[in-house]
Amino acid sequence: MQTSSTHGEQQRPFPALTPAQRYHLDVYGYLVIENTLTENEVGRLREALQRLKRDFLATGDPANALVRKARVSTYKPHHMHFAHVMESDPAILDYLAHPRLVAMAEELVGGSVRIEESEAIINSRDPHANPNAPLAYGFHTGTRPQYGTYTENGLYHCNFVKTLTNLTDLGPDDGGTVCIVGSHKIQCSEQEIIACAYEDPSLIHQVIAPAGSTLLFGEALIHATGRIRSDRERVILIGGYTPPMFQAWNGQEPSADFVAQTPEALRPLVSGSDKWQWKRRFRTLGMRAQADA
Ligand SMILES: O=C(O)CCC(=O)C(=O)O
Repeated sequence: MQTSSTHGEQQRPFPALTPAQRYHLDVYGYLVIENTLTENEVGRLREALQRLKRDFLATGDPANALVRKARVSTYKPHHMHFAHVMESDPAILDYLAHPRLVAMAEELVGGSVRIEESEAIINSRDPHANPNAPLAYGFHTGTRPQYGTYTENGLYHCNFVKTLTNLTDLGPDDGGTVCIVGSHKIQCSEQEIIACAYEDPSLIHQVIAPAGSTLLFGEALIHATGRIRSDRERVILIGGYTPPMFQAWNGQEPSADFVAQTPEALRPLVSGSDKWQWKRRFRTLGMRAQADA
């Protein structure tokens, strides 16, 4: 991962995905790429998030506290969801600006991107949940097919994309993100699609991957937090990306101070300063992936 001092030389691969990875993404609406981060990078990020958690808990009122400009958007003893973590530790900006991950987001958006949100979740098994209860997830989307998606060169694009990296190993009982495959393209009621998935759970895929793997998807895909049945804690880090003329998520616009001290080469990514000068870029399916720049 690059450090702040080398951000000025940042080059991103294009296309970032192999033809088979791109096809998988088009068909299912998501892609899991294993080991995008090194063990050191995973350790550094996990430490940054555990420190953030400790500092929030130390305030005595985590649900209402502000720590290094981050907030807690969901607070339950077994589930903490942090919002706007970008300014809280340099390791997190390094993650959000990781050339290969940003390149993956750009490929799905269809051009240059800005960071729309930076979030993290540290969660463990709900001690009150019945492990044998029927399947029930908090399925949701951030946009829907048609107004948030389009096709170019026959390939699917979405203007609201997430890279979600697990910093702990995810086995089948460890609550990896779940999604309803194909829902990124289906122009039907979300509730009716969800009902189909509960009727046929083979339509629900779950992330199972070693620590340091990245789930890439567009927010038109119906998705949710998985259910943890094991005793292992899950730690994930989330980057959201949009074209530069879009706004950051509510309350996630970077502070002026942070933008001012961001290396110049990363400012458009962090602040969306390119605005309507969106650099569109599209691949064809058969284009070979460029090795990491
Ligand atoms: O907890 C998860 O795995 C899902 C996160 C999520 O729903 C999101 O980033 O929109």
